[in-house]
Amino acid sequence: MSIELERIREAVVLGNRDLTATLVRKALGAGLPPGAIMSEALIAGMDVVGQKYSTGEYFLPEMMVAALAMEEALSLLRPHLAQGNYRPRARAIIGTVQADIHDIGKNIVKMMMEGAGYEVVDLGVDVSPEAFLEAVRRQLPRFVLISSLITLTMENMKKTVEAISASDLRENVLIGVGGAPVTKEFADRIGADFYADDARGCVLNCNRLTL
Ligand code: B12
Repeated sequence: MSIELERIREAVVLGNRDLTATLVRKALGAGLPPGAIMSEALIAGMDVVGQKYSTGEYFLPEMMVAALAMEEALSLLRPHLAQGNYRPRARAIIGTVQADIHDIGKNIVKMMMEGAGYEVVDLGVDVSPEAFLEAVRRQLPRFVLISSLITLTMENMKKTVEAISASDLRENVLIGVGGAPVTKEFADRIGADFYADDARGCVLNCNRLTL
């Protein structure tokens, strides 16, 4: 990893928002690829934060400041990832499941999807199965993308798939699920159409399914 990316990763781990933003601006100015900044510095930094939280070295406040640094960096990367030539390939709706407020991964998936030419309607976080279903009815998307970061809230992912499957709208949509604790095996078990372990995988699945 280049020294620039390593510094950004460390700034995220320390939750130093100003330093993270300054370093990301510098890296973009120096022509580093936004995708590398995202995966090798920012996402890698959040992984370290997660490990530190798991081992008891970090607590909630440290996790929160790291998330804020990450969000600031994402706002700088956004215009570089979403290109302007826009005739949407298809529409997607995206949201984090009910009782879960983690949205960094969801926001990255949204950005990468937009960068790949999809129109994405963001339902936000803590989205109930009923709200997902209502959005399917109103927005008539091709893809429904559901994110869950907490093992317990994966149950709400299942309920969301069930709610859509019990409606007359199931055959119109393809449901993709993801988030750190989600697996392909879980996705198959709840009847989702695809699973990906990162944002690029989500885009590749959507591309494959819109062919
Ligand atoms: C940052 C963070 C927070 C921030 C969230 C800020 C925000 N705006 O999102 C704050 C501090 C608020 C927070 C709160 C909590 N957190 Co938290 N948090 C994290 C942390 C450190 C990083 C998560 C993250 O952003 N990762 C980076 C992103 C880029 O990764 P990602 O979300 O997995 O997304 C990628 C892929 O999974 C995929 N993807 C994601 N969504 C989707 C959707 C689709 C359709 C597809 C295809 C792909 C896909 O693509 C993304 C990009 O590549 C994780 C630890 C970890 N390493 O996961 C803990 C973690 C998720 N949190 C955890 C917990 C327990 C909590 C709390 C309950 C703590 C508490 N006691 O209050 C609360 C949650 C309250 C609630 N009701 O939601 C646990 C969950 C344990 C579990 N498995 O059940 C973790 C794993 C920490 C731990 N090691 O214990 N948290």
